[in-house]
Amino acid sequence: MKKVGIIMGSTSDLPVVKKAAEVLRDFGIPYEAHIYSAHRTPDEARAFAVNARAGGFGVIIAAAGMAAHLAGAMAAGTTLPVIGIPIGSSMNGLDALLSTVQMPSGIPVATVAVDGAKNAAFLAAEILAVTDEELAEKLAAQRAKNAADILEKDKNIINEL
Ligand code: RP5
Repeated sequence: MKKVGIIMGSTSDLPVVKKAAEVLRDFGIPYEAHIYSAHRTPDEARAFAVNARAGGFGVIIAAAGMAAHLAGAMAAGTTLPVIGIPIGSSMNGLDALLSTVQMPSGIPVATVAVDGAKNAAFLAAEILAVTDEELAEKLAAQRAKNAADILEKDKNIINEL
């Protein structure tokens, strides 16, 4: 299976990013993680993006806050799908959300919600599942379990009110 690259701008992003790694582990998806900043280590960030496809990656998840240019910088260096996680480290994450999502035509970043690390991982899994039937089945089973859990809670909700 192709790997997922998880790139974060700073160690201060770790508490959010860990949730993405957790989901990938649950699905048995291999991943590699790095701290590369679009501003503090631009050469390393660029080199990762440019070499990612040849290095066996299928998707890149990039998390950054504030002037969050990391996902865009990744997207500029590769035609692999890039998923951006805007980190809510200032302005409730609105600064990072806009910096991540407002990409020019031709260089897309699939942007999830502020601190939406779990959905970044689910989306990465869905992208890999396009060509991986076993992973697609795991995703379907996870959705069925979600639904069953909610319906179980529904039976008892009246007792909580
Ligand atoms: C961004 O700036 C990082 O992704 C982080 O979310 C934010 C603050 O970084 P630190 O100053 O905490 O390292 O580049």
